[in-house]
Amino acid sequence: MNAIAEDPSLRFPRWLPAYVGVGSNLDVPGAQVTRALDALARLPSTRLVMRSPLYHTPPFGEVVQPAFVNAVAGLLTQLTPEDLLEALRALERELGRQPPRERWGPRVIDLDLLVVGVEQRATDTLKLPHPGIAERDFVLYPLADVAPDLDVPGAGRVMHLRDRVANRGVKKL
Ligand code: PH2
Ligand code: MG
Ligand code: MG
Repeated sequence: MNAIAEDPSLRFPRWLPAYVGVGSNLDVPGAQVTRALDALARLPSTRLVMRSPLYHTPPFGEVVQPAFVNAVAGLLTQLTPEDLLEALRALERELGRQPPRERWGPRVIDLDLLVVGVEQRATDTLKLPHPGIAERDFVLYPLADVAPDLDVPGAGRVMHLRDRVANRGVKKL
């Protein structure tokens, strides 16, 4: 018996919508984010469907650091969430990310898996949806540009989440 011939899900792997948060606050952040969005378009078994505008965003959290540029990419992918996460980590390294000196500190590029389909999981390596989406203006503004109607599993519709979050000075570039 030939499993690939008989199981349509193996011949035609399903396409899942996935949303990736992109951020940088070092080495000309706008150029880093643009470069990362271009690189996401080249991921295997994946199509880049939507790229949000770039945003200037004040640093979120306690660390004193330069302002960020943030954006969101909307993908369709045949990769599993684990393989997509691994591909994003590899891309961060390729784009020059160094091992972090400080938790939540400055970085040349950050690629965060935000939402994959209706997946909800919380393992040590992968949390879906990304925890904290609902509190983060730097995620919700660009995400609302590409997917206002998206229902973030367990959190609610993106446009409502964006309307509820305090905007600390997030500005479209
Ligand atoms: N990322 C962080 C910490 N703080 N602030 C902004 N504005 N944008 C980010 O992408 C960001 C942050 C940790 O990943
Ligand atoms: Mg991050
Ligand atoms: Mg990250």
